[in-house]
Amino acid sequence: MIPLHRCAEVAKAHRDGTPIVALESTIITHGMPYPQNLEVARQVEADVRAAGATPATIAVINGQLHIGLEDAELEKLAQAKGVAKLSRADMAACIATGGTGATTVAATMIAAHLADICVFATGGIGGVHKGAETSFDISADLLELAQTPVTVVAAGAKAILDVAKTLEVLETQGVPVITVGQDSFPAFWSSTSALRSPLRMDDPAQIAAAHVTRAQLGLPGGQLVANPIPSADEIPAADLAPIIATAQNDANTHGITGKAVTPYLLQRIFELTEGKSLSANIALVRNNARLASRIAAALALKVN
Ligand code: PSU
Ligand code: MN
Repeated sequence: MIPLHRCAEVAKAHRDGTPIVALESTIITHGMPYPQNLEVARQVEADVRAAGATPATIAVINGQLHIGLEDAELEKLAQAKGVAKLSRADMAACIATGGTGATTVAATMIAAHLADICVFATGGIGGVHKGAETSFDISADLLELAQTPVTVVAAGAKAILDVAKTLEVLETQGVPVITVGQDSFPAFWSSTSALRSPLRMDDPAQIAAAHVTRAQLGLPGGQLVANPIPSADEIPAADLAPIIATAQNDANTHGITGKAVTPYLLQRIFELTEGKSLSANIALVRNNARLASRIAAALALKVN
């Protein structure tokens, strides 16, 4: 196996068998502007610690796979320009050539699993893009959930995606989609959508038990936990719909394709909402970090 570079805090938690929560880095480099990205990355790590778990932000730096970043490394990554966005397809090439890159949900799951981390918190996962029937743009995150045994906590799927098709692909791939505290599948910036969640669990211990049971059944893959944004922080879906349509149009006009699509849409929506999308995004990531910590704590009780 390739060497893992655990920071001191994560190395200790790994030795002691205490709960660890993985965090991705693409949200830092491609999902939010500087300096808010750095503030949020630090805040989310603090939220995980306050909830009694250890944060492990994952990234590739100079060809080394880092499981947990020192603060100086986090700061450098948050300020860096032109950092590679690494998914399953690019991670090995980046490591082999001594490169630096931020990990998406898919790549973070791969790294977390190598590092014995079962729970991972993020904002939103990639999914099936609108118009995928012609563009074929389906995020590698969905296929990763089908094969790598990590429980991923997200706030549902963004309305930049075709959420109904995203749920269909997850079902086809055998990925459990578990919404917490409500029957409706959450829509990232809004707590509810018109779609019903395939599964519902209200207790982190049940989610931990389902994770363990999947492994006992010999089923590969992880689970998607959909955690609704707190209602005080949500943006009504109707307010966002025209903004998303404009962002989508702009992406088409500028010929944005492939891995550039998601970062472009996120940046455009940030501009068009004058930063409101970002405040909601921050609130939901923090909320996800807290829930992931509780699931990790419940899992540590079962495993140790
Ligand atoms: N959705 C968000 N914020 C993000 C991303 C998705 O709300 O930062 C990032 C995540 O890293 C996710 C990646 O794994 O985008 C998906 O990219 P793509 O659609 O190219 O697979
Ligand atoms: Mn894509």
